[in-house]
Amino acid sequence: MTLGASAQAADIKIGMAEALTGGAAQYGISIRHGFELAAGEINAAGGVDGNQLKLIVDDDQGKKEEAINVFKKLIFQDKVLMVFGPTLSNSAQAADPIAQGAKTVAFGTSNTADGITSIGDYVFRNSVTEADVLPETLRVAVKHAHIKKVAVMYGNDDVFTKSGYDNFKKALEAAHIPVTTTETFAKGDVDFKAQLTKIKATHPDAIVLSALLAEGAPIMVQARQLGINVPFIGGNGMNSVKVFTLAKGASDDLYVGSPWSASNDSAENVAFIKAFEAKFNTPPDQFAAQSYDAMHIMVQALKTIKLNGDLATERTALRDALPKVKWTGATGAFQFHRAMNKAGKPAGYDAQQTAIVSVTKGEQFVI
Ligand code: 1QQ
Repeated sequence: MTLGASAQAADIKIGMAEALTGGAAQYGISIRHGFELAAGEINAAGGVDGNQLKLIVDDDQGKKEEAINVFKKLIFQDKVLMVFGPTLSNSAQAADPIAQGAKTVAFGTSNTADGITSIGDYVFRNSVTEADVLPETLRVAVKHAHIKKVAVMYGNDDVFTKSGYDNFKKALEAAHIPVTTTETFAKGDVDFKAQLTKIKATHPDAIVLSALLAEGAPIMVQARQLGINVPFIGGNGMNSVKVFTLAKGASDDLYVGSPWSASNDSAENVAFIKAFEAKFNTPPDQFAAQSYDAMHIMVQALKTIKLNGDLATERTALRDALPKVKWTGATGAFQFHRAMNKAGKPAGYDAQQTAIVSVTKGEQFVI
C-alpha cells in the first residue's frame, strides 16, 4: 500500500463475524483470539505502512440469520474493507452471497463444507475442506486401528455436518469399507442413546461422526456409557481441545485431521503457541491457528495495494491481490487454489494444504 504525500495514517477497518455466543462459541472465541493476536502483533510492528488495523468484532451467534445481519452491518454501515468469518459453513452459505453482491471479500477461516467458495470470486477460505481431509483421516484411522466396518452418525440439519457425511460416504466407498448402519441427529439434541443402541447392536469397529462439538462431545460420552469403546473418526467439528473439557475421559480414541498440530515444531508454530499462551493464558487450537494465519495472509495482500480512500476500489484491489499470497505460518506453507462453481466456472479460492492426522489420548491430540 502506498500513501500519497499528504495522506494521513488511518485505521484500516476489518470486519469479523464469528459465533461468540451459543453452541458454536466453542470455536468462535478461539477464532477471535487468533485474529486479535495477529492484529496486535502487526499493529505493534507499525501496522500496514503506518496504518493500524482496526478489528470490528460482531457476534453471529452461530445462526445463519444473524450472520446475514452482521455481514450487512459490517459491509454497509461500518464500511469495513473486508470481512472474516462466519464461523459455521451453515452461516457462510447464507451470508457470503451478501459480501459477493457487495464486491467485498468474505474470508472464512473455519468453513470446511463443500460449495462455500463456489458462491463467487470474493469468497476465500484458508480452512482445508472436509473433501480434502476426511479421506486421509479415514485412511490413517483404518490402518492404525485395524478397522474393517464402521457405523456412521451425522447431523442432518447443518451444511457442514451434511457435507462431512457426504464426503465420509464417498471415502468409505472408495476404501471398500462397509457401513453397518447410518444414524442421524439434529442441532440441540441431547439424548443420543437410541441411535447409539442401534449402532452397538451392529458391532462396528469404529464410529464415523460428522458433528459439531455441542452434539459430538455428548455423543462420545453416551457411547462410552453404553459400553461402546471403539474409536471415533471425526471431521473438523471434533478437532478442538474443547472436546477434552466437554467429554473428559470419554474423549479418547478420536481421529481427526488438520494442517495444524500443537506438536509441529516449526519456528512459526512455536512462536505462535508461545505468544498465544502468553496473551490468553490457555493453549491454542487449530481454529486459533487458522485465524492467526488468515490475518497474516490478508495483510500480505494489503501491503501490495493502494488505499486511495475509494472503498469500492480498495475492496476489489484486495480481492485481486489475495490469490497471489504465499505464506508460511503456524499451519505451515499456505497458498490458495481456485475453486469452481457448480457449472464448472472459476469461483472463489480454497486452501492448498495437506492434513496431519492425530488421535486423542489422555486428553491430548497425538500424531
Ligand atoms: C464448518 C466447520 C465447523 C466445525 C466450524 C466451526 O468446519 O461449519 O464448516
